[in-house]
Amino acid sequence: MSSLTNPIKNQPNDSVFDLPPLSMEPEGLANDFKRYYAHTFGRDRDCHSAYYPYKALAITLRDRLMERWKVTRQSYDEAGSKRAYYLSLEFLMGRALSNAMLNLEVDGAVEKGLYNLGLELEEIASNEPDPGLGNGGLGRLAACFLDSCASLQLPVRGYGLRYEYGMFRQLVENGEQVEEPDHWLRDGNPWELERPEFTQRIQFGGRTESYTDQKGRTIVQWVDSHDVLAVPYDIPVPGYRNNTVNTLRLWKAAATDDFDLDEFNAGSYPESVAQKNAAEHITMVLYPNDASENGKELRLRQQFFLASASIKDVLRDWIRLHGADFSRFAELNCFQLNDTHPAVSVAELMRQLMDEHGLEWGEAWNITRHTMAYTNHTLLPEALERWPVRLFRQLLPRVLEIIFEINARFLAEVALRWPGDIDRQRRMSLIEEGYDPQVRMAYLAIVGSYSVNGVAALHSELLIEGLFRDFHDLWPAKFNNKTNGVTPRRWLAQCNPGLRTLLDETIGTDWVRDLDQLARLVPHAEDAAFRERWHQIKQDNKAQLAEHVAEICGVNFPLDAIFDVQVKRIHEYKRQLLNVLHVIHLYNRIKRGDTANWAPRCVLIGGKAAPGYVMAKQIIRLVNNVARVVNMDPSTEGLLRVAFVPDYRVSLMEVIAPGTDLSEQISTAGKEASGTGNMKFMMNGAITIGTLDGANIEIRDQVGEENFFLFGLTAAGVESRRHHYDPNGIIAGDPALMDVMNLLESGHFNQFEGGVFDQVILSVRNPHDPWMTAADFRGYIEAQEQAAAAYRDRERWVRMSILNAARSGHFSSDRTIGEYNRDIWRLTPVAPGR
Ligand code: 26W
Repeated sequence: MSSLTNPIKNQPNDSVFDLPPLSMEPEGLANDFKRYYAHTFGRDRDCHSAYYPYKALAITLRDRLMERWKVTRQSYDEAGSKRAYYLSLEFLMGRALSNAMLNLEVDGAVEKGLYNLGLELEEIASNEPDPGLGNGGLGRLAACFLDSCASLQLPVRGYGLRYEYGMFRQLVENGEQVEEPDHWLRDGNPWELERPEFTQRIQFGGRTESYTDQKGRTIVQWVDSHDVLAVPYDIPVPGYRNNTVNTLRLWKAAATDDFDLDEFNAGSYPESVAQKNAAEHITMVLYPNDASENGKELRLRQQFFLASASIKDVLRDWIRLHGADFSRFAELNCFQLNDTHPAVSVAELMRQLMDEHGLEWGEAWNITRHTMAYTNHTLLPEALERWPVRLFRQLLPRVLEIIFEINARFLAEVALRWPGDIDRQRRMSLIEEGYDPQVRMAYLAIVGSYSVNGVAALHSELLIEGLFRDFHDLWPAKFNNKTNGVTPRRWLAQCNPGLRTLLDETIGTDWVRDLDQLARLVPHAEDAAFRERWHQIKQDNKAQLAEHVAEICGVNFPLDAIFDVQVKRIHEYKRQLLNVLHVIHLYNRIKRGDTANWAPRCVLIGGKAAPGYVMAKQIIRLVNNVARVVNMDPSTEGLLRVAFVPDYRVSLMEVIAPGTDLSEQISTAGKEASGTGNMKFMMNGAITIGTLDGANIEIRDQVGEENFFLFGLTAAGVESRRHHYDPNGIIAGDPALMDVMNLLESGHFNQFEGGVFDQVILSVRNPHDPWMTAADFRGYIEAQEQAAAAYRDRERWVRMSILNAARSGHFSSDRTIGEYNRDIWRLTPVAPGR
């Protein structure tokens, strides 16, 4: 291996680490900034790139994190207490700079120091690229969780992949989504620290060999494999003003030096370099599919690469601290699997414990089933991962043997519990038999874990009644719920400085750590002066959002209108289409002159479609075409505006959430596992219009039914309605819906593009429409009318807005992580010493 892993002969003594603490004052910060800008990056007054000020500032702050990072690591080692590892193929961290400043409590000092240099902080911060290493909710949840773990001083490390290309950038051309690669690392990433000394070697392919050793034990070896190196890059995760800095460790794939000596020696230099390329492809790109698995070999490689490297890293650390005795390993370690994407970890931990550390099956299995915990994030059948057995055999032959063995022992247990129930054995098998047998990853995760949770009360309930029913019958105690949450640091303190100031003045500053404190706002909802300030802040935030929309979409949003927003991945179950039907209905009313007591409305929709998801792409096109027709029609002036905001991402949500009045959470009941955007909006004083789905139910419970616009079928209602669903009857019986369909079907929104919306339109009329858009149309329109009426009564609306924020404490990810820790991880907080 490279010289980097050799012991250093000329080892510095400890005084090299003996550094005075860095200044947290404006002048000291500004001096460091100047030094990095001029000396490290060599910029002078001829440099007009806005990127270097950002980079100099990032390094100035990174230095301050570095000190605390080291102390945190040492404190965890010294405490010797239990640790948890959050394994996820996605971490949607968003920008790091403002978060670091807030958490280090230097936001004010930095702003002042830069101001003295004639620089504006906000402008500099806007040059940070948004690391988009995730698709949507699941990836952003992982980031909120890391923030809460650090803020609660829990020894938790995130493990993920360092994709060279993150989530694609979305452009809209002629109303259509166009994808552009996101080479976010092009200009370097000042927040990462390469750790080549912790490189791991990961095996792929080859075959297995077994022999019996002197003690009569069967030893299995995985041989002739094609190995790839995993090089870790560490990202600091600062806690909120507590000196804790945790780690997110992201693996990059690199070729081994001996990747193909044979070919090299045979003189096929180019071929052998091409092999090197193949190795490095593993972490080249994030798969942009949200909720639909597509069975690609490279994706399975990514999953195993993450699992194998992370487990090796944890075992290496264990041996460093405890030696090769694994008897206390399960007591002191826990892996949380973020959906089934890293579920191959169950078999890989078994493999490493047995084949690399000499444990027996029984010991290894005991460790595995007491250290793994699995979170499910979706009920949609198309999102459930299954991998062809043949792919496993080819790529991970030894891992497949272990999966077969786990399955054989598991099915024996099932047979013991339900003798003769062959059908149950077939249903519960980790292998789905058939022409092309498949490994069921969710079942592997359940069998190998001591905890299985859903992400909202309804979702966890539906899991045990449906998908995981047989497993719940077998092990009821394994199953639990952990309703999602979002971090109040990024999603309130950071993104809404206006509201932060008002909260600090009204209830003190503790709410940032303890979001339940927001409940102390409740009495202030009755104070007219307080309401006026609240309203003013919302209007300022709306002005900022409107400025962005004008700049990006060329659409003007008047500030007296309801800002009605739906931003999330585009998916049929999320029903952006229902939103569009409502917009067309409003347009019809305007054309009809039915505008008495009208509340002006600005509808904003944003989100990415998976590149291969044709229907989602058509929905984007429909939104854009409807927006064009509505906005161009002079009769809508002052009454209705519609915009599609391209490239929805974390940094955009930081502008959108504070400026939103009405939060659209309108999925078909039973389909949205939780939702987390709904929580961000609520925290920022938006009112939800939504179905009884996911966490909406708990949001409504917290805020009270009078402060929530509810509509639609229940999850049970959806299922029973399926058998006699007649959308054409519904359309015929509802003149408003009929008018909407007529306008759509007349080609009004695709004058020069005949037929482009046929599929979308037909889906509404389809008796087998799984999302039952027509069924909920009437209820939705009525709930929207209630929202409009409430908005026209300003005092009433502002009171509702305050109460929504006041009751959002439950949706802090600190509460969620507190529950994960209490029920699953059982870690002791560690405050960094010295
Ligand atoms: C294999 C392809 C694939 C990719 C991503 C399948 C499934 C996914 C995720 C499960 C999709 C996802 O992000 N799910 C969302 O997770 C959030 C966090 O728990 C929930 O709030 C959302 O309701 C859920 O859709």
